[in-house]
Amino acid sequence: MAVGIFDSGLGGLTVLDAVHERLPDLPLVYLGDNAHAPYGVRDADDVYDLTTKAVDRLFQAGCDLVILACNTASAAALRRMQESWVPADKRVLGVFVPLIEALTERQWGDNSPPREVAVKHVALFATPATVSSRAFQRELAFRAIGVDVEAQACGGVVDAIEEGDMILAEALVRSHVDALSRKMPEPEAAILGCTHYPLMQDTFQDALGPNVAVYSQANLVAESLADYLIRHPKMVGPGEVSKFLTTGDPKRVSSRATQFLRRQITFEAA
Ligand code: DGN
Repeated sequence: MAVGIFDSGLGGLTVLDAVHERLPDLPLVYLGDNAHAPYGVRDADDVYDLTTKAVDRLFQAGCDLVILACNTASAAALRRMQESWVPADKRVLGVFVPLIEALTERQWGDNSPPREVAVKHVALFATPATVSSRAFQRELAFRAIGVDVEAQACGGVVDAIEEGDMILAEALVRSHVDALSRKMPEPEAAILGCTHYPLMQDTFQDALGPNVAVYSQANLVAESLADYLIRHPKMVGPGEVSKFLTTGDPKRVSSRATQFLRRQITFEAA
């Protein structure tokens, strides 16, 4: 059994790479819903419907455990899916909890009541849909008290990265950091709450300055998955090879993915 990694498009490949680096022998099935990307501007019901369809495809591909690498899908669909849709023998995990556990210095799965934590001012950078869902603040409130979160919806950044226009992406990141700084002058930590932003991590760090700790999710998700698999070894097994599926045009998606990750990636039709 392989682990499924789902994203609306190509951004989840940053999570796939981090997981592969941490767990090189783990077979992975990646599914990009490129036919319907970007999710960041869709409404919550739409994102829920598309996400359940995609995760079902990964279940059919033999994955018992699926990671929603997409923040927009994690924000709009994960809790609802876990509460009423995911079959008892399957698991779907999102990307917020590993980040929040790292930020609040909690162990994986620590369900004790929320408590005061060292960090008090947090900047969140994400897509408009993730920001308006307030899912990050909701998950944080289960674990920490007294933390002030200021969110900045970073319109345009995902599209610029997907088009390969890194000059525009960098200019947009700097203007979004500027806008955030006017609302919260001195954050102690910044959360990059979108699959694509690890590719802009240096620009975020440079614009925010050296005193801000930047949390990027790919490595934290990989670490948290490794931990989860130690506790749930039956969720994966041998006999699978990794593959890349897309709802879009495989040829076009393969060429954009190859450009995105700067190594050869071949997608097949989902
Ligand atoms: N994968 C999305 C996310 O992490 O929010 C970004 C791409 C999109 O659908 N807007």
